[in-house]
Amino acid sequence: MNLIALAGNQNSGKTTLFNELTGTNQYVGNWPGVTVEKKMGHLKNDKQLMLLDLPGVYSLSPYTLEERISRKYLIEQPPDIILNILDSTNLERNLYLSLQLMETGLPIVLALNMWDLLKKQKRTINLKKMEYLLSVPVIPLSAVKKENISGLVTQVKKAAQEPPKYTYPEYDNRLESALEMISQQIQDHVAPSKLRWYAIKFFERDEKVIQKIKLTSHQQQEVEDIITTAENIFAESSDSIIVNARYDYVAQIMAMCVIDRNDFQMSLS
Ligand code: GDP
Ligand code: K
Ligand code: MG
Repeated sequence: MNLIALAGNQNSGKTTLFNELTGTNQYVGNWPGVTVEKKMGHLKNDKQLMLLDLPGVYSLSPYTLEERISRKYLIEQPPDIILNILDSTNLERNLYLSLQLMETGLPIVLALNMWDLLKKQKRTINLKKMEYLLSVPVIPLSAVKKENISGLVTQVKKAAQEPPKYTYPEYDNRLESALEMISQQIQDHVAPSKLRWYAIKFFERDEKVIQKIKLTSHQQQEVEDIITTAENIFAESSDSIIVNARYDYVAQIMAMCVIDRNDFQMSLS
């Protein structure tokens, strides 16, 4: 059996898609120790694919209960695939979460929902380019209009059989070298597949991670020196460095892949 975690921002259409994919095959429980609803269900006509609905979040920081549930699950009980649903009409904000999901290193499929609304707005997204830039499958659909659900299911099944591999989104060179140096300090404490995630979390001085991964005091000092050096170079706090790096990356994707009516008119004139 393959486990697929459905992740996305609030109002991206997660519930609509989950209901469409699972139909009546749903089981509702709670996440351990909290009263946040945990929904699971297998795909209609396919008991081999189990879908888990993660709480709607904008980020994987440790600040809200929903964020903590989502990231703890993705890191400690990783699913086979993340099915990331995005609102295509709010791509910038939604991609910010996608990048963080990709930082976990787990195989991921991007479902660009609300495609009907995007068309109505006379905008479009260059899917081929987006797939190329992110090196992950990107599927347009409309959950509420039931458009291209089958295309998505096909892609998810394909991904379950052969998990798509990708290279991490690469951020600013100076940030990348800091992350590389942190990775060297922490590599004996975390699994190789999670090195990227933990390097970024240490760089952000993420309290949950600092508590969980017990570095030696020498390593702690080395990591702190790396972070401080980066903060001096960028003249920013380390968490802002990461936030800005993600937004810069999203801005590049937006500039290269999103086409609206004004662009068409300009290219015609
Ligand atoms: P969630 O917060 O991510 O679970 O989102 P919901 O599934 O509750 O959907 C939020 C709103 O968007 C609801 O009013 C849905 O009917 C609507 N919605 C979901 N998918 C689509 C879609 O593909 N197209 C359009 N036009 N609306 C959608
Ligand atoms: K909602
Ligand atoms: Mg919902």
